[in-house]
Amino acid sequence: EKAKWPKETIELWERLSKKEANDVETIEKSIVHHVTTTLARAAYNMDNFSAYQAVALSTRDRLISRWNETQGQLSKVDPKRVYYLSLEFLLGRSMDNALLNMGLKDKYGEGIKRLGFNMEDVIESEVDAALGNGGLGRLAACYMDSLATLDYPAWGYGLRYNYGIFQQRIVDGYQTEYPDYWLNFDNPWELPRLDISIQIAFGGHVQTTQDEYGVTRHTWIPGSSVQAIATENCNNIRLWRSKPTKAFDLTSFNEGNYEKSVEDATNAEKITSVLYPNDNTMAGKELRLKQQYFWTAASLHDIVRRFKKSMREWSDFPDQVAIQLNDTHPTLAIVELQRLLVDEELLSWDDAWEIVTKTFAFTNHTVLPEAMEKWSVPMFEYLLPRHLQIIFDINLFFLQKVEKKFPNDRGLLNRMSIIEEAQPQQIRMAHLAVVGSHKVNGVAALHSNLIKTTIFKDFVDYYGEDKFVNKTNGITPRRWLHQANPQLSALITEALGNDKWLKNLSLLKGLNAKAEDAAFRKKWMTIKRANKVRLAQLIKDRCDIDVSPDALFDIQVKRIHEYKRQFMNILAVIHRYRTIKSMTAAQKASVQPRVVIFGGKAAPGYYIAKLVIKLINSVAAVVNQDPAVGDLLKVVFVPDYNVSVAEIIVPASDISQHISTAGTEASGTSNMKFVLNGGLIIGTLDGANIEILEEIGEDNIFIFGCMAHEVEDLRHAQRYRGVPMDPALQGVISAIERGTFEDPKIFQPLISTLTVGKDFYLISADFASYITANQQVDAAYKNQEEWSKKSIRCTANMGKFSSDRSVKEYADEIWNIKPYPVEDEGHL
Ligand code: GLS
Repeated sequence: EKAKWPKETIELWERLSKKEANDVETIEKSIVHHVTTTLARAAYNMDNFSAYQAVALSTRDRLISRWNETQGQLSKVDPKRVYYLSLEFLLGRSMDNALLNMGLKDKYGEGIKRLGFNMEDVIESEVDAALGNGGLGRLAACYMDSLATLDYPAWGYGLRYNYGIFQQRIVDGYQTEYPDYWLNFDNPWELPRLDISIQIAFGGHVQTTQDEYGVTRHTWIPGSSVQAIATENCNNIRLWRSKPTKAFDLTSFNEGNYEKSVEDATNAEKITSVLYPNDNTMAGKELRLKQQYFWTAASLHDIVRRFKKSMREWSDFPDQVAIQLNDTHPTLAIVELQRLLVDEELLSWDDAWEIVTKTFAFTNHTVLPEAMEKWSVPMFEYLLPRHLQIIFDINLFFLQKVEKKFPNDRGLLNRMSIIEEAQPQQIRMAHLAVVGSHKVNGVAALHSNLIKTTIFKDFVDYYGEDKFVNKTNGITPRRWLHQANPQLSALITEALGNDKWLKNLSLLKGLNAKAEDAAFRKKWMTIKRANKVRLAQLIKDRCDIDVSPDALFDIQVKRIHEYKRQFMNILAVIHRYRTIKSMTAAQKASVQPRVVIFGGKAAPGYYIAKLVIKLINSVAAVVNQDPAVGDLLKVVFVPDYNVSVAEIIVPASDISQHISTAGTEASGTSNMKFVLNGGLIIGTLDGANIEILEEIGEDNIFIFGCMAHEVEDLRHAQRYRGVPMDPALQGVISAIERGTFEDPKIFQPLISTLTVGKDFYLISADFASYITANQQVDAAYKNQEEWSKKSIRCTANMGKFSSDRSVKEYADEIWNIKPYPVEDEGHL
């Protein structure tokens, strides 16, 4: 097209699309421009939020022009791309991060100050994009950051929920949930792509015919459809939202049935209305299945459309496209691609299946049985009749091959089948994901080994070891150190002589030598204290509790789940409380003061987890008011834990707790965030704790509790040999039962999990060693010089846990893609 233009027109375009300069005055102009035009406001009726909107829009302009350039260059090369399918992207705020990544935070800060605002207040006005539950969704966000930083050609695909994870408020000690309508004031970080709209079909039936060559063809005749509309985000994430195919049904409308006519419209919009608030559990709801199909079908359609532009052969598809399945949620993409290739592109089953299995790879994020996705066959058939047939065929061909390799083993076939023979039959999504992928990975070394010996053991026997690999999780140091802990970041840059560590985290090793430098240690600890002061202020604002920044800050923030054992933590806090109460004044003088901080959401339907929150708040209410304890112990539950709260909490820890029953936490990623910020951790030999221990050394971490391979025997012993409860724990339970913290009846169901429930998570078995480990923490903290050395060594040896390392491993070993650096755009 461009070639047809006269020279002057081309020159005009080129001149006018030159990027704006980055001096403070140009920045100010662009902010004011957005205030007066896009927002239609005047200086005298502006508040922090409108200042935020204007700065965000101005920042976005710059992001978009860089992004356009990248896309333009990429589309010429048309390299193999990776598509990261994730039902959750827990992005948090964008502005601070975007400004830092463009190297413009200082200039914007100066500009906004001259315009009468304070950058920190403006940043605080942004609401979190909370389209995720916890670690799994935040991992997807960190991976998108690394993919962009490392210049990999990548797209993320997800859903644009109207309501993200609920807001948590604490009322009378109980969690209550409120809707998170995050789009209330428009989202400046997304661009609606109204031109990209795809019809997604549901229901109906399958028509079977013979074509002219006598080949049987299946055609899906859908019963209804909705539209998928794309929104794009400057991180290369495309999120789909559902819209009615037609606004309302004209026939019903003309018959005078207005309600019926809009009913379909609201049903269509429901699909992307809300994020399911479950972490590590399966919600077997029809709407959830609809979400999964809607999203995978729209995404695949988009991927195929982009592939088709290049006019290549179908057999080239796996050389152009890698699709990563983030957990089993997007597994239907496997079936949808097979359907497109066989039913619509008329490839043979085998050719199609070869393409499919070369394209997909699957990440498993948990071994917990309650999280394994299964869909009832009748419900599935009603929504997706053709897909069900395809799943049955995939299963048939697969089991035939298994039978050939291991003849006459019915038990094996039953165990490996994609269909579980229950009433009604169930589709096992994890089996489908394994069968349809060329690589399956776990998210930490222990977890990747565990999946090979437990849930996927038969599949390892059948496929061999090579298909099952490990990709230890990582976190982005740009957000989790540079942005969240700016002072520490600056000190590190000063100590190392440059900021290259931000993109090559192993360079932090250079800090090891600094641990011996007393002046450096002092600076390091001064920053830690400033971060604790910042958190103490947040605690004052949100909980109205005064805590001393000189106390040891002990933090456990993560989703509330029995396997994560917040219950064990609060039980140990009660033990500490009782111990202090029994002391003489002289003994109390040597107690290390501690502030125990909790945060995290419980799934709204998870009764026991919600009781744990109640217990924490009841204990806090008693302990914090007890003059016999004073500042020696404070207990805090920070409400509504989310990414932006984590950015305040993580840099402020002295110690944090990662204490899941061994073998239950696939990886954990907050453990990495805390240690990267110089916080020590107390933890079990579980998930990534083990690899953190290997990197930072046993002197810099507090490990306790049983090991994964001991769990089964311990459970068995408890159940059948009646092992008595740990005496210290027994004392704690008795105190609760005597009514030390509110009416004990409230907590009876919780206590029953230890007694009647036979303590599945082994709190009693680990309790003594947990108490000891906590005492070791107190003792170590007393020696602040030694503690500061440990803190520095923690940060220094965390290079491995950059998400850059993880993403590069995926790229090299699973996706087979290469980075395409785009020429310098002149911004940085
Ligand atoms: C999770 C695991 O529970 C975490 O251990 C893991 O770090 C995370 C990312 O791999 O995935 N699985 C899950 O369902 N929610 C998670 O956070």
